[in-house]
Amino acid sequence: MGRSLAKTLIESHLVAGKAVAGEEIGLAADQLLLTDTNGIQSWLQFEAMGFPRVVPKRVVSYIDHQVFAPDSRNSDDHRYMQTAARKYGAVFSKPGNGICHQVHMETFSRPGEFLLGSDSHTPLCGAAGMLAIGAGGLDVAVAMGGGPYCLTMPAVVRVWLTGALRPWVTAKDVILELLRRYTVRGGSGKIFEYAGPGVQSLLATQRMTIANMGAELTLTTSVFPSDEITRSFLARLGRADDWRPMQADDDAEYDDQIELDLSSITPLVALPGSPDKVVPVEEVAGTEIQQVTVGSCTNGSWHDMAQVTNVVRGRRVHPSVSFVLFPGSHRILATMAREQLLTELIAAGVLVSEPSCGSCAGIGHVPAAGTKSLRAFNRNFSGRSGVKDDAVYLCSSLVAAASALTGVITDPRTLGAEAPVRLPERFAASDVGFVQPDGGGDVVRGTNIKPVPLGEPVAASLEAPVLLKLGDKVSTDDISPAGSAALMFRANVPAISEYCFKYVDPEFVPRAKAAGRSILVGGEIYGQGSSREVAAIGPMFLGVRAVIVKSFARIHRANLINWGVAPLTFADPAAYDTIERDDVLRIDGLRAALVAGTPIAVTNTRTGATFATTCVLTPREREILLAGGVLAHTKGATP
Ligand code: MIC
Ligand code: SF4
Repeated sequence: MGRSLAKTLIESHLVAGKAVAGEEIGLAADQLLLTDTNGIQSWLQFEAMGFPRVVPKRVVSYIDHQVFAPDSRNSDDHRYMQTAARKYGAVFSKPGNGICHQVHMETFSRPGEFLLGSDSHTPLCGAAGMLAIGAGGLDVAVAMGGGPYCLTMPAVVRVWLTGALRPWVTAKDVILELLRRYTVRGGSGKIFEYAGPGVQSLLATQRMTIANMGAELTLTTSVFPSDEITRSFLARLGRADDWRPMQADDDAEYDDQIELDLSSITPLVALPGSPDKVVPVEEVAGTEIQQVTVGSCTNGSWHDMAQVTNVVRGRRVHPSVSFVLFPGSHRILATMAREQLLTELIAAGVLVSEPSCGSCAGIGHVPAAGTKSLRAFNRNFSGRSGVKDDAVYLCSSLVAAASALTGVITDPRTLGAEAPVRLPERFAASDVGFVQPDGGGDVVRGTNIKPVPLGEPVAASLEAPVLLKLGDKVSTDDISPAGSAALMFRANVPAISEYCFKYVDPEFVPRAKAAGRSILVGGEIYGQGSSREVAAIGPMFLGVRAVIVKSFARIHRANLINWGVAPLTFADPAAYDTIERDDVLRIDGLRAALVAGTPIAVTNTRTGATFATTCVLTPREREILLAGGVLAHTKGATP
């Protein structure tokens, strides 16, 4: 039997284990991508582990989230990252050069290679026939030092595309349709491999949107073949030589298969709260909105910028709407200037911001309290826009632009004929935003840079209160909120820990401090969303020693293990209903059960009842968890 493309990519980077679904594998990365959020921790951890130089052939350190630097402490972080990149051998991407995923695709993507990134949307480069996976900061730090990236071999699902998108329907609607069908849990432990005649109808920019937002399905990654469309995209970037064909064998075997007829999709909108609350645009058409934004790593491509320009050309943004556009990269902005798009956008009253993540993670353009914001972005978890109880709708760039003109959510099909989008023959050249490393200089640590904490070895037994009983789909935005006030402290764990569960329970931090050691209880897919490592480090720093849930999201579970917090799963989900907040749970023999790999009995001291939990660990994970995490393990802190 032949191999899927995903399996071919995995096997060509395999350094440990067997590529059989469910088994732990180790992969050697060709390329690494770091951001100025999780990536700062990666650099600090890389230094704490004492590595002299980055090992993979291409490591790029981006400043893309905190570009506005509203506080000198952001600039402190930038200076630290720039001086560390220079000294340890990474390319530095300056603020304004663009969003890591977009820039990486344009500049460094190479079909057949493996990219590991400190950000959950790293799979965007899967659009170019690469294996591209997002991970927490520590996993990336280990890979920087030359270690393998370890994960459970996912199941490979073939997504067979037929037909072609109809007018006014976009790649964003394709991924929203998949979210509507499969929800934010649907991709857990899976890779989506796109194939079939419909793939030929999608330009590289459209494939980027789909591969990128597969993160919201909780997929490990998404992959498209590298074909003539990929070659043509790289040629437009002046990189035809980096192209090579990559595709599945004709008789490839898959763990599962699904089908999607592109011509059956219509414009869609995700309602506030979760990217999978998807409805046809008609259902919300007429809803008044005060803000419209287009950009992020999902909708910041040339394609999106051109779609918006086509809609607003010769028209005016509605007086009651603030319409902000974030081009995904410096190269796109330069091309927009050359091709006159900027002139048309500015004339229409669009606020064109600098290439960056922009307001996607609550940094700037925070909506007014009680108003509705329509965003061609990827996430709308509650509070992520920077204000509690926000109402953020997600949509395509076309729905966004049409609505910006009317002031209400608008079905773009009411606008008449759609103007086609063509990619430029040649994108503008763009290398002014990169600084190559020369191995020189000293690493500058400003006052905002604090040493990384160490986890503590798992104790023999644990008796601690349940500080929070959470529901299903808790995101990392719930655990460690986005927003500029918190994101400023990504290099300062004591300070950022103060923001833990801020919107869920403002009293969480003092309660955690008073408790000393504590436990969290949650439902399905706990820790979905970002690869935000502080969502594990923060609670660990505040004394959380175990998290008991119905199921975990992949990256967050890995982050908990990497920081010595026991990720326990209810053997019978019904036990969840027997627990109340502030119950004190006793786990006798926790450490011994983890060592033996046996079920872990938990006694609720309020009811006297005992229930079983499991913690299925690979030998590597077991060693790391018991030691108190990767850093404690590296420092030989095992008692
Ligand atoms: C996000 O979109 O939430 C972020 C900010 O890009 C995160 C990374 C982080 O929190 O460091 C992500 O997606 O992984
Ligand atoms: Fe940046 Fe938003 Fe993409 Fe995260 S999801 S990398 S904040 S653009």
